[in-house]
Amino acid sequence: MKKFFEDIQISFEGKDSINPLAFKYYNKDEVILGKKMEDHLRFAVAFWHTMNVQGRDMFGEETMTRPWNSISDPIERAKAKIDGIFEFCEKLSVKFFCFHDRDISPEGATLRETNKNLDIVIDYIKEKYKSSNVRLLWGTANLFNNKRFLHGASTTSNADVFAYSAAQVKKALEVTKELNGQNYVFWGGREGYETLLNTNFKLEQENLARFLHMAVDYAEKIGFKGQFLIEPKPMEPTKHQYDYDAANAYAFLLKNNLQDKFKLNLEVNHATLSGHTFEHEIRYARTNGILGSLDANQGDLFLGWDTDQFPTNAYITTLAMYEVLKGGGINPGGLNFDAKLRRPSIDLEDLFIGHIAGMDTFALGLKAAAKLLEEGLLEKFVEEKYSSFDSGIGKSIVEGKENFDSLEKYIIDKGEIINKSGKQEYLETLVTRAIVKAL
Ligand code: XLS
Ligand code: NI
Ligand code: NI
Repeated sequence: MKKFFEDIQISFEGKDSINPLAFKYYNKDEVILGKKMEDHLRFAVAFWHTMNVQGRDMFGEETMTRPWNSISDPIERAKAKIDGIFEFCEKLSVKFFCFHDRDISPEGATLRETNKNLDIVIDYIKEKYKSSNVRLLWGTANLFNNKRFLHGASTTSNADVFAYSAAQVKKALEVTKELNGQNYVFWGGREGYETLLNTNFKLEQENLARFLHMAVDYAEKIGFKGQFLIEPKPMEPTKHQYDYDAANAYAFLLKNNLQDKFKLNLEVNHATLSGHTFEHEIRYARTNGILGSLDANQGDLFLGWDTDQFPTNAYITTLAMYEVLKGGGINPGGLNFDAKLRRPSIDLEDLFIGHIAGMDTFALGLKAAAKLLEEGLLEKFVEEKYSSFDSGIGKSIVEGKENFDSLEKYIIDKGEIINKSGKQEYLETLVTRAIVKAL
């Protein structure tokens, strides 16, 4: 068993600490609204960004040296990275991690060989389970990296690639089940198109639905009880991805009678890429009963891509946690740090600093959101704003007793209508005030 982070010590030091390796707000056992912070937040570390990213970008080579990469045998290196992710999560007191199948083990010449490699690593993880409490929040299949997916995976024009994708997800479901993964994610990175000129739009989406039904059937067959999640994203790597945003994904689920089998895994940076705030996406999901899990990161609004930065903006996390609390929590989902270090952040300890920053920002957001709910001023304001629907004609509308004729009769001689102010400026200061109070 390899150790990589022996020099790193992490503790909770509280808000006055300036130690980059100490928590300022995340105090896992602190009780907020009757529940421990760690149970509200259910943090997870993303294997790919933590163990695999080395700072490569489209214009330049790797900038980060990671100790596990000095191991030349691919399987031994894969096992060492498993040691690394467990050690990393334990040091941070994070209970969960997430992976794509190909993050954790190397591809072989055939799918059979690839599956063999994966089995070796899965057995190794099962061994780790015996001495660790770290567990799998969700598993997924990487159906975007290999060139075979150039036209898509389940939305490809090549039936052999459809078959390959099915077999790959079959295996990914099996190993997620073996590890007691609590969720399984479908993110359709290549499930979209570059141009409509070469695309059978209708067939591609029908095939996507067929594929998801096959996944549901197979999960039932093997007794996998985890929650299925769709992770919407509008674009990148494709120009247009089919699960564009929460509303788009929900329409797709409803049309294909999959709405009872799937919830959504919503990511901050995907929300902003689709032109929505994160809180909009969560509000949409929770009011439709499909809030499943969250990918915690943040984007740079001046850049048009998925920069996957660690979340450090407390205003975003406060509004997100406000929605999560109002939705009754995210269990069995969690908060997965789908976030990577900036290319110049090259030290190994930066991996910890990034996660601590993210965990603290969500902890602060949780505390501020709890303050907002305890004060109840936002709720009171909204209730009052809509109070015309609590009695009289409004109540009658809501109860379905009115129609165009009756409403015309009611309003036609009434004269000018008086409206109330929306008071957005005042309400925004309440959010800032809650953050300051939570500090
Ligand atoms: C990419 C996605 C991806 C999913 C898992 O933008 O966020 O990382 O979370 O496949
Ligand atoms: Ni993601
Ligand atoms: Ni993403």
